[in-house]
Amino acid sequence: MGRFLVTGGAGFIGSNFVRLLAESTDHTITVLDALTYAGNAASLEGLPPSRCRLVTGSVADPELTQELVADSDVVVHFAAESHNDNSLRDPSPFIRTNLVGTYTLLEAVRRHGTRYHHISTDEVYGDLELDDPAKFTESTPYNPSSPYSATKAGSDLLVRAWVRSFGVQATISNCSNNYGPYQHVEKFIPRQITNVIDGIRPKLYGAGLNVRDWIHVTDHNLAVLRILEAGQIGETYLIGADGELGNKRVIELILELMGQPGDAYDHVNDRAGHDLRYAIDSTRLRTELGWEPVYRDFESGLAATIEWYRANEGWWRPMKQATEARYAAAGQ
Ligand code: NAD
Ligand code: TDX
Repeated sequence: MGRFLVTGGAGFIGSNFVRLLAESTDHTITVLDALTYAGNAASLEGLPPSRCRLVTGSVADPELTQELVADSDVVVHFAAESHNDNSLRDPSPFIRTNLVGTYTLLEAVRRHGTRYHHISTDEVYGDLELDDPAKFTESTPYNPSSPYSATKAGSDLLVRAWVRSFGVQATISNCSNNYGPYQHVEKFIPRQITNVIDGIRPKLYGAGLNVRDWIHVTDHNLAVLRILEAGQIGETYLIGADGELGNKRVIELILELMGQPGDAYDHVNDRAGHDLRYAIDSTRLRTELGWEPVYRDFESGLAATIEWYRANEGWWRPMKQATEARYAAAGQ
């Protein structure tokens, strides 16, 4: 290890990863980020300039990725178009970044023999019924629902093929829904927190029975570091912290923690093809790699996240109005 290339390091999970890496190791870190609407250089402020730099560019640029990978020991690939609702409006950037971008990086790590970790999602497995006792495991068949999750599934399969066909030194992780600081206000939890701050009622899609398996972003990133230390090449690890909760309950909790009546929200148009439930069985990660979540209490993690958005209005304010305008156009 030593020289890290972190793609998508100006996004939500990537910037938290860079911060964790800078604080807990002496590695040098190059962030490759296209600074799309979701990327924000401000999320990397305060990092030591002697060890951390930001290169603005696309993972789908073959020359740039070859050049940066040639100077790296490890590549951690977070960069993606990440929002399901956007993928329903226009799938094209999802194809370019998630599929062509991953292909482009894989060709670069293949050429240079570089260790590669691929960040993916539990959404590749489709969804579960509310009363299904089963959870997703590493052997659950792929069955993605949205253009977003289909491109993430495709990118995972490219990684597996590059491991088998070309001997690329890769691992894959599929994580459940993350929450915490620096998450874009288009996503469920920050959207509702910033709505309440702005005096707007939270917006629940459909009946709100959908269940997500919440994990704090730091627990996700600690698991990624553990996989880089001890994961087996060619293997997949599911990351989850037993955090299943219905969307309706999450909105009620946000309202209560922010001093509002628990029913002060609106039902809005449902998402097309809306996955009902995700649930992760992370036994493999826990037993083989000894990872355990640190943030076990969702309510206190949520309270700290609310405080972060209250204290960092300057970070999210510039994105809020345009985000809400996009939702309003879709009746959401
Ligand atoms: P995000 O949208 O906050 O950040 C994505 C980052 O990638 C942004 O900084 C953006 O500018 C950058 N980017 C987009 N296209 C790029 C390109 N062509 N080249 C270089 N950079 C580009 O997303 P996130 O929530 O931080 O997700 C990061 C990764 O984790 C994604 O791969 C996502 O699929 C995965 N994931 C997310 C979650 C979650 O709950 N958010 C859960 C599991 C997995
Ligand atoms: O305003 C809203 N109201 C609402 O009810 C929004 C934005 C969302 N929702 C619902 C839809 C989902 O059931 O909340 C749930 C969470 O929505 P998102 O934050 O959009 O997350 P999700 O679609 O579950 O996907 C997330 O987790 C898996 C990330 O965005 C993905 O990048 C990751 O792969």
